[in-house]
Amino acid sequence: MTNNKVVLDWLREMTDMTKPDQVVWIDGSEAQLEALRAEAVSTGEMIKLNQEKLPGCYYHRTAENDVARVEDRTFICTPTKEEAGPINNWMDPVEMYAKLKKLYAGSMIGRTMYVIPYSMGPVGSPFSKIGIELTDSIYVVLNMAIMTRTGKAVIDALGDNADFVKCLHAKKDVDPEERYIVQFPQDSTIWSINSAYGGNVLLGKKCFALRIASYLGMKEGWMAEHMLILGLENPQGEVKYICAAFPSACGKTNLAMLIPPEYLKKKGYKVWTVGDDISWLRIGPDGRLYAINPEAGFFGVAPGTSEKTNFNALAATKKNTIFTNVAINNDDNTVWWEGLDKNPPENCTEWTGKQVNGKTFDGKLAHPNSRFTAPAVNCPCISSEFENPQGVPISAIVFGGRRAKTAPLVYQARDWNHGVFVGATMASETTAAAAGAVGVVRRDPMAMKPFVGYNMADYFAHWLEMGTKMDADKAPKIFHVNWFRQDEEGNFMWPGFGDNMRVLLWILDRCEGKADAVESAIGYLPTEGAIDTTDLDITPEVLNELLSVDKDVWMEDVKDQKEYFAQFGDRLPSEIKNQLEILERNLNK
Ligand code: GTP
Ligand code: SPV
Ligand code: MN
Repeated sequence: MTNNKVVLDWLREMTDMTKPDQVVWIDGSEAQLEALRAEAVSTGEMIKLNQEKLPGCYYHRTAENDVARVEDRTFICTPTKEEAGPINNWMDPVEMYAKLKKLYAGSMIGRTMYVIPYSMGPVGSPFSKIGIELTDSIYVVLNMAIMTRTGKAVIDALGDNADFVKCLHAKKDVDPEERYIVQFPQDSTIWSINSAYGGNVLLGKKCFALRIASYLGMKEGWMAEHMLILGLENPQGEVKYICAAFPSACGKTNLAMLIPPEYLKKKGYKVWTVGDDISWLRIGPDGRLYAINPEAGFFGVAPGTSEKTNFNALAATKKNTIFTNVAINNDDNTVWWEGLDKNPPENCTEWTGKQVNGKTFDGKLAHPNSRFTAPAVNCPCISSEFENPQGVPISAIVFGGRRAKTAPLVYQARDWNHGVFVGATMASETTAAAAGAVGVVRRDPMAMKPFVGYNMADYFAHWLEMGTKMDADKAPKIFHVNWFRQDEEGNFMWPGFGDNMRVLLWILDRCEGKADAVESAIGYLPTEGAIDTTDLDITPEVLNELLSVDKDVWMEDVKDQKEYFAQFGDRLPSEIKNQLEILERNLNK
């Protein structure tokens, strides 16, 4: 398929090591993908779902020990440990290559290696980058064909160029003890072994589009972020774009596809989805920040997705979608998960494959991190700018997480540098998206803790540096939100989902200088009545509580922030220390 010598030499080196029986290039044609689907069904790797109700849809079940990203087995292998920084796992690249070569040796004997050329971003866009993934998994091929632009057009666009990310995945024995997800940023190389799940193996996603890309962005003056992109259209037909960074399973897909409350819909407000997980951002010729979504599909959390909470995401999964680790309704061979509706199937295959009565079964029928892989074009609210090679201009950047306490519903940073500090001090309760304990508050700067491809202190510096390249009136305004504040009984105080639109409207009004705010110790808060609560069943007391800042609780947080930042030593930008001092001073006032 190509005469590119760099590609062919690398491919030979990888096949010499892994020794596949055959090598198959993915040309992106529907005929080839259809043949692979049939093969996967014949081996049991995938199950064909009800083709009348779910045309083109398939089901895949992973090993029970392989259901989420594995952060403790994810490495950033830079030449020195300092370059990877204190929060990334690190190993000397020479040592790591040697260790992994032993694991990869002969790992594809008896298997086929698929060569997937793919583009992150529209082919030919100035934002876009090319990768080639070698994998022995058809599931990976079919997912990559949804999540990225794959095939012949990409390899043609690469031509003789050596500028591509080299990605190698071998499922091997799916042994969790020998599982490694390894990034070599300086070599633009990703090696993944012993997993067959999502973010561990769809190497264009977190491994490339965040870990490798964040490193490239730092070198080349742009940014790769764990952010959704949405366009909010007002009744006059003007669309303003917002990027939002929330940690995994904290509401990006939902916000990106939000359906406004009835009264706002009637007025003519609409939301358009550009991306639901990753943004690549560059400063445009007019000095504003522009974003593209480098992906072509959604790898979304299934549980909690319903017609009520996320109609658009659900609609996107009605055709040509791969479901992973959800439950199967045996009566009609369709899918089910917690939160889809109140009718768990009686005759049910639980995600592990066990036959159960869903109505009486007392565990989770679908895994909490079960997912759908749906083409972006399926989404009813996909933005007309989705394929725009120049990206969309960003008015606001929003940070947020799951905080039962501390963070108010919304506040605005005073300026770019303060906004960087707000992002850097983000914290959130852990979710099922990664292996390990769930519900533990941890610091997750810019929602990038698991994804930053270099020293987090340098990443903060890069954010600050980007701010110096934009005039204050052109740089996006920065905000923080928290949809997950809880009352004493542990109930969410804010209705969330579509009603989050009310907060977005305040945010955009602030960007246009239209809404008032009160200054507080942590930034600007909405004035009383500034958040429109028309038709909303919420008391003024609850709203007041949602927008309150408890100084004692914040002082505790500042203590934790200090400890967190201390690990970066002298590498921490002085501006972060400065902002921390300002916050402490404000709280002591
Ligand atoms: P990743 O794909 O892991 O990056 O997740 P994500 O950030 O896209 O999160 P997603 O939108 O899939 O939401 C994760 C879970 O949070 C789902 O179960 C949602 O139903 C739930 N959720 C999303 N938005 C809200 C909200 O506003 N309020 C509440 N209470 N729950 C929400
Ligand atoms: C996340 O965990 O943030 C995801 C899912 O979007 S994964 O692709 O597994 O990283
Ligand atoms: Mn994500």
